[in-house]
Amino acid sequence: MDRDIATVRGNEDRMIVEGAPDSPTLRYVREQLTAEHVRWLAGLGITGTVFEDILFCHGTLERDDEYLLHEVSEAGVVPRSTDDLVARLDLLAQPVLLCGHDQTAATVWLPGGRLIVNPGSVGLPAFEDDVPCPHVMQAGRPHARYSVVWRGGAG
Ligand SMILES: [Mn+2]
Repeated sequence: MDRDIATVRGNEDRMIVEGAPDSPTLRYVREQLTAEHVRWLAGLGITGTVFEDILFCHGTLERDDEYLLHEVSEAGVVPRSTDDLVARLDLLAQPVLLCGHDQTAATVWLPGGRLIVNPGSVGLPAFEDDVPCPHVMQAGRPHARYSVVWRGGAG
């Protein structure tokens, strides 16, 4: 908040703002937050941009509780197809998209040159979820993940 770092609202942030029923996680987080923190969370958008050409979201551009890079069904979790990603992102002006929510680090280059980066999770390397159906996501290692994205150039 103090540094005014570009930030988007995640699904857990929304649940805090909307007063979702307590879970052990939400109870712990709510105990750490002041009313000012909650007002700040309430003002966050579902997407944001930095440097004009980098778009970011928590889940997908439309939903904070959907994975962009994975599809979840009763059959399991599979990587979203390149065709599906291209169709979803075709009209975006920004060549770089950052996403999260599934907590698994990934870098995906789409035909045409668009880059999608999921930086992974600092503190949640594995979890179970019931949305849209019961499944497990695992980074495979307990270490904190983050990404550094920079522009290439001559020299
Ligand atoms: Mn999330």
